[in-house]
Amino acid sequence: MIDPSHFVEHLGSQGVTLYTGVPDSLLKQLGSYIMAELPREQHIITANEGAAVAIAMGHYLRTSTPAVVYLQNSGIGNAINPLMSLADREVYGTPMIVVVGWRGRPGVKDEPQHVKQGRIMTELLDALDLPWVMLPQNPDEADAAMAAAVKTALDQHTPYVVLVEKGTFGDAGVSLPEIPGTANLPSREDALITAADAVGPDAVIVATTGMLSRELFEYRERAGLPGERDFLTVGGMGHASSIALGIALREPEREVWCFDGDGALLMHLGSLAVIADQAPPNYRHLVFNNQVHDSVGGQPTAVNVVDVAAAARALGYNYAASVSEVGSIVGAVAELRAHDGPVLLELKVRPGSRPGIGRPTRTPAQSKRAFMDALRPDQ
Ligand SMILES: Cc1ncc(C[n+]2csc(CCOP(=O)(O)OP(=O)(O)O)c2C)c(N)n1
Repeated sequence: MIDPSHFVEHLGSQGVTLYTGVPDSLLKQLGSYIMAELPREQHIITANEGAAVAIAMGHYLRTSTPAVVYLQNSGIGNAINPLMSLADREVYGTPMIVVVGWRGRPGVKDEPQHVKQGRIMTELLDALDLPWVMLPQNPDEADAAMAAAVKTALDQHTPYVVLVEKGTFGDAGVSLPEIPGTANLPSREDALITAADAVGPDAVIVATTGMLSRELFEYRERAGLPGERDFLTVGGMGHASSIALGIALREPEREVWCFDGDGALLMHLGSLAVIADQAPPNYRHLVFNNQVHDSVGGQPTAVNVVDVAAAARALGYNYAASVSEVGSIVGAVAELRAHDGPVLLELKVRPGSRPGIGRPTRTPAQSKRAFMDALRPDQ
């Protein structure tokens, strides 16, 4: 196992000091260490993976040193655009070390949304013509691999990918700093259950990537409700709001609700302007704002500087409000319904979840079929 503090120190000795990316559960120990130990200017959690590549590029342009970009492989698609059209050897040839948590590695059981991305990982990197290495678990071999990665990135003016499998990093012995002012807020699960009940059984709910979808699925199972009009956005973080838009425009007779996260909201915030421009009156957006990427370990998002309701209004939503108590949710949902969409309600919740939350037992194909059947006009 690799000690995160040694990893960071060893890269530092080669002039690599900036870390930027979107958190991943496989990189949680490394992420917790850099979050707790590095000064603010050496660690930037970005809204999406492409922005991290771009920051690494800006950093190199001024310092001639590579930065570390970190991400889960499900986010590689967001990174490919700037990797290929900016950082690539055939464009601005920019050295950087891209540390990728490898979900869905062949032979390792994982969720359906990770299986194909995991299977094609190395072929994809070869097709992108990006040099890569699997990070060895042996500390000496890891040091040698990272030294070679930095040297190759610099010599060949290229991003260099380091694939990390589960269990590679050991515990850093640090915990993430608490998010101030959140301790007395409701849990996301309590807020979610109250909101789902307030929304009622006829509406469509498009639920965001991560724990929220799992909590909604588990709640439906526990309550013996079919949940067939719930769409669980297991992958494609940040796109639940646009899936909901696509449905809302074709399902004008029914309310369509997006249950979003703050990390997901920020990842593709521009979508809100498009939703506002299309202005489906049946579109309703709930943001469960715990200020962190809870589903992958609780690393903060940049939402602490955002007034979410004001941002939604500024991006063209007809109405937006914010609540921080479960007891206010029913009234706030009724108030949303008093306005034509798009409308948004921010639910301030605390980070964390109950241990052992279940996972969808239906396959994505089965869920899709049930969802489409439940929306067919002839039913
Ligand atoms: C494009 C992409 N990047 C990263 C991930 C990994 N990931 C899954 S859930 C999640 C955090 C989501 O945070 P937020 O939307 O705030 O919801 P929370 O988990 O806090 O409820 C991340 C980073 C992913 N699935 N897809």
